[in-house]
Amino acid sequence: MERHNWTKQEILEIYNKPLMELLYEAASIHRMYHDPNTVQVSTLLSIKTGGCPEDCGYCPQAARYHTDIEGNDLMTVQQVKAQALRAKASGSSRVCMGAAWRNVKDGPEFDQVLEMVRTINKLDMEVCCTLGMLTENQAQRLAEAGLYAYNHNLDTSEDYYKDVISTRAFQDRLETIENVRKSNVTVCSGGIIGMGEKLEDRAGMLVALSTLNPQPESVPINALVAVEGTPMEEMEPIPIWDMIRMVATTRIVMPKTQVRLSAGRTEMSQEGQALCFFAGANSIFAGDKLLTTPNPDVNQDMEMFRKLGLKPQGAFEKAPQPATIEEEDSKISAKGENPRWTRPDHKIDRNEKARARTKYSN
Ligand code: SAM
Ligand code: DTB
Ligand code: SF4
Repeated sequence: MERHNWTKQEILEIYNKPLMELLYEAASIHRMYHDPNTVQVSTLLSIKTGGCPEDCGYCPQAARYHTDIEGNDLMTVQQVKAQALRAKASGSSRVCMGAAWRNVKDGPEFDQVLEMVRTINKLDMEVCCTLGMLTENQAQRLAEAGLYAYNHNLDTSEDYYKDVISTRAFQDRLETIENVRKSNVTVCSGGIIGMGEKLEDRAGMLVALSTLNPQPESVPINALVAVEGTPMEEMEPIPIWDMIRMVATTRIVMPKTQVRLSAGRTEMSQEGQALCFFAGANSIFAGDKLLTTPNPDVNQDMEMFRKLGLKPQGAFEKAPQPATIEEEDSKISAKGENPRWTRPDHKIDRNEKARARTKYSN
């Protein structure tokens, strides 16, 4: 069950638990709602790169910063189709198209994006867009074109937001999310850690996300990619432990959501990523480029999946929901056996599962 009344204090207490306890709780909750061996794989496609009028302090695509990315006009539908087919062939079930726009403007470019959505949809892949701020009517039009998800990150806490971006407000982000929610497109919203924020800001961001009702269907957790030329170019990389704690805490407060281990994986060892999957991450961006910055090579990721026994989730495939304790017990009883002794995970897990359920659902 989702809880929509998490407080910053409660979330900080979870984040700061002894690591083994935090991992155990997060992994137990993860198993109640998701198959722990399945990971959703998305491919990012920057359909319009650079030249953005906003001043997001982390972003290499803001026109005002002097980064050496190559800007591009909006891609053609054919180019997008070719890239989507490539992504599908390499095991992705979702394509996420990003545009360096402040907001969507009605007109020929938006019509072209709608056509891209229809085209990818016909390839039997989930389509996601991240195009900046959106009106209710635009969300509706994207929904009619077959959009599966819309990504719009809160990025950080409401308090720290003003230190990161001045050209739009936290409230604007919430409004766009609300507009998406009014359509039948699923909500993808998360943020970035490693931008100089306090632990309170990480918790504050999770309060803002988890108190949305319903909670976002997916939550990307990015580690800042410090790009030369941006105001954040000199930020120190975060320790892997922060990522693990953030993923675990996100999993605990948003049990049903798909938690995406997003930007920053090139800096993480496979062992570090494995702990993130154990802590409840069940989605990644694959492909050697995010929007403008590097990401691990697909073959390297598939090799990691093989080593960890993970399998990519199919498009439109909901991760199987594990049976409840009562359902499992009644199946065992139907065979004339005693669930108390037959259930394989009985000794270790039974009471823990029950305790976790009481604690985290209301
Ligand atoms: N322009 C649209 C917007 O801002 O909503 C969509 C594209 S924007 C690049 C999507 C998200 O990418 C941002 O909200 C931010 O969370 C993430 N992002 C951008 N630059 C990043 C960086 N250097 N490191 C980590 N995440 C980053
Ligand atoms: C998200 O949370 N992370 C992705 C996606 N949503 C759009 C973007 C990461 C961008 C990292 C910097 C870059 O490559 O430009
Ligand atoms: Fe523009 Fe989005 Fe980058 Fe902000 S994050 S500068 S809105 S592309």
